[in-house]
Amino acid sequence: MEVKIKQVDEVKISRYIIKETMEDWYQFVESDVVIVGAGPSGLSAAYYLAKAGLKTLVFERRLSFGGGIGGGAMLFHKLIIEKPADEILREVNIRLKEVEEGVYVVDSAEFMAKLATAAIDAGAKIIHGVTVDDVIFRENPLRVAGVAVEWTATQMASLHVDPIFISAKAVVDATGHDAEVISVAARKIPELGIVIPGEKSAYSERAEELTVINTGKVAEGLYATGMAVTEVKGLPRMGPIFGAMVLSGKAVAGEITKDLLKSE
Ligand code: 48H
Ligand code: FE2
Repeated sequence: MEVKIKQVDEVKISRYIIKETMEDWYQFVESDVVIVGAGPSGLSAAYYLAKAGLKTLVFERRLSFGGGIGGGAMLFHKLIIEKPADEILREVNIRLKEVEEGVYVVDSAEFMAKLATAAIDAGAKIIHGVTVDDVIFRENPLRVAGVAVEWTATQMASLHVDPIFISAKAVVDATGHDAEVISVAARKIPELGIVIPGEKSAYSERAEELTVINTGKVAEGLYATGMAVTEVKGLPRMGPIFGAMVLSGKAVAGEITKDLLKSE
């Protein structure tokens, strides 16, 4: 059997990769929106922000998508979605099984793969293996103006390496239960006046609505979505029902789009 495969040498392979990677970083060092975390809320936010035409960059600490989606419920590979979040999932071609009126079961692999695909196809740039460990701030007016980033691998090795910075008109904390970005801003910029009460125990029926309602701006330039909202606003958790996560992502995207259009 004859196989004709284009021959590419190691130098070319390396050069193309280095050049294209650096072009992305060079371009996105000044972004409209930086989303921290590629879980359900971050990916939904990225999808709607990119669709609205904003230059949207997602940093994800791990080398995978989906955050808590992949773990399903105690590693059972299904999650629950409820009305009206089903509309968001349908929009990105995720299949749902209705188990009672307005309640759906979704397959976790399909959920994370298709949500990430939708965000990327809409134009969001997702970079893996990067951890956001601080923010940039400015005074007059006091605001968050971007993030400091480091390779996750560098952090895991406990190496003393200074970060690089990415500026953004809006930074979205989509880091999940720990609300890492807002926590660091609260601690290091006390002038922002952010007090974090912490998440409460489970109360699924209430938690879903409360999370979506409380989604949004926590300081100028800094926004919360997903479980970061429950942490920052002292709301109950909901367990493996994910409607509020995607609705929260959509809500934060809507608020940021409005805020950025207003400031132009
Ligand atoms: C870069 C980071 C950093 C950082 C974290 O945990 P997630 O899935 O977050 P959400 O809020 O989109 O979804 C929450 C959901 O998964 C969940 O846990 C629910 C609904 N729980 C209910 C309950 O009762 O327990 O995703 C966060 C992502 C992850 O992929 C992290 O690796 C990433 O953010 N991340 N990336 N820099 N500093 N911190
Ligand atoms: Fe969780």
